[in-house]
Amino acid sequence: MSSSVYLVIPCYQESGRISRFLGELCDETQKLGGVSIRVVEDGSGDAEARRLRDIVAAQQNRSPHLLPPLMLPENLGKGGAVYAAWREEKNAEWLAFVDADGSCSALEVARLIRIAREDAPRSAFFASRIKMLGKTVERDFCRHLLGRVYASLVSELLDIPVYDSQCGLKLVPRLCFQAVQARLKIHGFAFDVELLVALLDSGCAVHEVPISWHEIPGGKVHLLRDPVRMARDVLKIKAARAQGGSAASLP
Ligand SMILES: Nc1nc2c(ncn2[C@@H]2O[C@H](COP(=O)(O)OP(=O)(O)OP(=O)(O)O)[C@@H](O)[C@H]2O)c(=O)[nH]1
Ligand SMILES: [Mg+2]
Repeated sequence: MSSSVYLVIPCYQESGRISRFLGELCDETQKLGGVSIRVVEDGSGDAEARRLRDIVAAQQNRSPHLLPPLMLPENLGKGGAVYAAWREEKNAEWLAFVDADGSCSALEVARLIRIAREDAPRSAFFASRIKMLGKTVERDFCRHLLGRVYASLVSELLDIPVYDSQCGLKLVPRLCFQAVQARLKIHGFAFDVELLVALLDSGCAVHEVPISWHEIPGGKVHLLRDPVRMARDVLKIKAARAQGGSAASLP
């Protein structure tokens, strides 16, 4: 019997991009079995929320493992949306999220789930955009460059040998998340860095798995504003950690 996965898709104004990916993701995960999917609408406004609700309702007719969407009244940020859904799940062995745009394909999501399931749910699995033989990583040069600078900053400042903390596909054992969730304060785009630090400090191993990745136009990370905020968040994480950051230990 495969371990169960609760897969969240955080959405901020994604009705234009999610349809095709949601259909493919539902089909691939239905083949796997044991996966439930929750779309989280993160306070994008009434008209956008209606459009997303309609897209999910139409897909639910074909995909019983697609749960009703979680509709957040206010924008919490990507991390806030992921955590809002993860916190309500009390059964699945794995908590996961994937970006709504399909830059990590449904096939890659299914592959990462299969890899994680070979393990008992004790380690986390983070997808990683490593340009290497056998993988295709297609990304705008500026975004790639900024991503590499940010990843190097994270790695140096926090002394963690991570290659890509920001890839939008991750699986975490539910019990490991619950052990650290009280420590998690960052809800913006740097939330995955804080999650990584909290998991490692609590003794949960984190494996990076190279995936193929194709940039989808319409990304909302602002190339000037967001990296500055994200760098500030890394400094906050470092400071909290230096003050003891109360690393919870694993159950
Ligand atoms: N919940 C929530 N999700 C957000 C917010 N902003 C972005 N996202 C989600 O975060 C995911 C990634 O956002 P993108 O806009 O694809 O980011 P990007 O600019 O393409 O950055 P990369 O994909 O890393 O190159 C998507 O699923 C978005 O809907 C937000 O304020 N709240
Ligand atoms: Mg994207």
